[in-house]
Amino acid sequence: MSEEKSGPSLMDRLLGRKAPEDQAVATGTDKPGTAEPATDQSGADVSETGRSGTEKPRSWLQRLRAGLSRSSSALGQNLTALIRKRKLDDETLQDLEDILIQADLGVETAVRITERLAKERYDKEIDDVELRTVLAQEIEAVLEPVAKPLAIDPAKSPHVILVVGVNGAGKTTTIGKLAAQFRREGRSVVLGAGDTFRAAAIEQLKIWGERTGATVVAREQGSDASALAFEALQQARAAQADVVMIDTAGRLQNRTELMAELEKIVRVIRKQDETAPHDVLLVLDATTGQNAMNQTEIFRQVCGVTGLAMTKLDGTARGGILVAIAAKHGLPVHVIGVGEGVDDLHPFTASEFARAIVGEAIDGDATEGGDAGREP
Ligand SMILES: Nc1nc2c(ncn2[C@@H]2O[C@H](COP(=O)(O)OP(=O)(O)OP(=O)(O)O)[C@@H](O)[C@H]2O)c(=O)[nH]1
Ligand SMILES: [Mg+2]
Repeated sequence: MSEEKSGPSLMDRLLGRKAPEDQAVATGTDKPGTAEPATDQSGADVSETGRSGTEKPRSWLQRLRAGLSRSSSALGQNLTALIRKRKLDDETLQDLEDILIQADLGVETAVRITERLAKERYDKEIDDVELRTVLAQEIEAVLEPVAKPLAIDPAKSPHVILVVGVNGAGKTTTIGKLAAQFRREGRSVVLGAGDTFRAAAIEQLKIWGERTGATVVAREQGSDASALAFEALQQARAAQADVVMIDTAGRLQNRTELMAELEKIVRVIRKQDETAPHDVLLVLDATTGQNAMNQTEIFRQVCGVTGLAMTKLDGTARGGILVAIAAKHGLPVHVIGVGEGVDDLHPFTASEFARAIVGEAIDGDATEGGDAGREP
């Protein structure tokens, strides 16, 4: 598949934007704590990126595979070097375990893979393809139980989704993409602009509302986030909306006072519907690497995360961490983001992800089948 990096598109240059890959890195949580994300926050503008100008459209699988290259190429090169001359003895198995851990897959999965190989292939030669096949199978086995769609319960009126995560993870964009998806399914959607810190954040959500036909409930900048969440739910109930998604301000998991605010949002939502929020979606930026594990742990403790979305898998991603998180937490992984556009959100599938990580050729890779019917 093509790995070519075209520069910024004409549209990007006209608007003074960076190439998508640079953006993904620039907005990653490598430099967390910034109250203001570094890039353009307009949902409408960024939808053009990766779809216009000189850039060749790629299938979402191609984007995923290219994006996972940081995990998979480190893994691939190391595996090739490891296997070239040696039999699968104790030392080689130990080296393999180290390589898998370095690729962010986590100790548990690394041990699982080496144990299987020790059992089946000890002291035998194994070639690259066989090894990758075993890896892909084992990674898929870890991911399969967590690959679950974000199911809207029609009995809830509305189904409440609280969206949380660190600064710049992709919360608002994911809400916009999900709103588009739900609207295509014929559902009525209310968006609560619970990121009340920045005027730009409220504007960004309003733009997504306009684009998707979702109603946005917003208050002025600086108002109380939990009061906003309460009001959004109240309006959604009055309008008998199918879904309400509540955006929140990005917060670092180690900022206790901000995390306490999330607890309060949940408490206030429950005053109207004690079964809500029905989903607490934690958005993780794939370029973050190991820190995503820590984010999952703390957000889970504070606000009862029920599922994950992983964004920026089209960038120079380190999605291997998702395998470690799946093994440790068993939380459903609902969707993955493979671009900034409205249709760049896809259901998470274990086999595709596993094969992309080990760099194995994916049958029908060039097909756009996964994108079919997803345009708004
Ligand atoms: N390449 C790529 N970029 C993405 C993806 N998802 C989001 N982004 C971009 O990441 C940047 C941050 O996204 P937001 O949705 O504003 O993130 P956020 O979590 O709401 O940020 P805060 O509200 O500031 O905490 C924007 O430039 C998005 O366009 C993705 O899947 N791929
Ligand atoms: Mg936001």
